[in-house]
Amino acid sequence: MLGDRRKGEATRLPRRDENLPGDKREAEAGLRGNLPEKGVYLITDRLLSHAREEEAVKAACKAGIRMVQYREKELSFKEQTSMARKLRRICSDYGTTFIVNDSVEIALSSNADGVHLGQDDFSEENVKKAQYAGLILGISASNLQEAQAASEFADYIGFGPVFSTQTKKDAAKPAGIFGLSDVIASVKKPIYAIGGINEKNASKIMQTGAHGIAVISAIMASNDFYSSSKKLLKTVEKWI
Ligand code: TZP
Ligand code: MG
Repeated sequence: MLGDRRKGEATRLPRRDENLPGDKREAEAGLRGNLPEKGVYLITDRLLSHAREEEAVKAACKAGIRMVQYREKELSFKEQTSMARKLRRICSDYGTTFIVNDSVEIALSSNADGVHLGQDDFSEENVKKAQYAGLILGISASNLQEAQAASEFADYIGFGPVFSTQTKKDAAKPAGIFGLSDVIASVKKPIYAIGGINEKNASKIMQTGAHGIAVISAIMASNDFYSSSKKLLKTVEKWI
């Protein structure tokens, strides 16, 4: 899918809002960002960051994080769109790939590079909409079966929880390093490991051949977004 996106061929993608912040030049050319090389993927959390998501995303981008996902489970569509546009602008300033969780509509109206779908939103309709718009498509999986099914459509898979986590209350049982290794051995798509990942266990994850680590609390709940991002990047960079 990523490879099928024909850069420069279409002058305009469907339903792109002209008046959006973000990289206007790219928007006009109908281009979206790409999935970055191996690394750290930051996922936002309003509550854990005490509503400091913009500050957190800016610090993470400044530290060198190359992919950010806006994840919001409670606010209205309008409020989410507004925050997504702000985060899009920050990511564009740093050339960071920007993904929206759950909603193709919010991804499109904020000019995001991609959308991330969980098992609940991984429908044929959403996959088609994402593909039609040329969005990077990420899909969550918590076991090998889900990862195999997702790999047919996904540009990357978010696999987890690998370790136990307090951040997602309805998370499946942790798959552990062996569960992650099985998925990496049999699913030929970039895998971002997620769930309970921090500076201490990030190396173990990267040893499996994962494309990267996706983290929420390790950055969003820290009291220094920049230094927690830097520490994670430093660990992960040893495996790149
Ligand atoms: N999906 C599986 S685990 C998880 C999500 C969204 C939460 C990860 O959060 P943390 O704080 O990095 O453990
Ligand atoms: Mg979802």
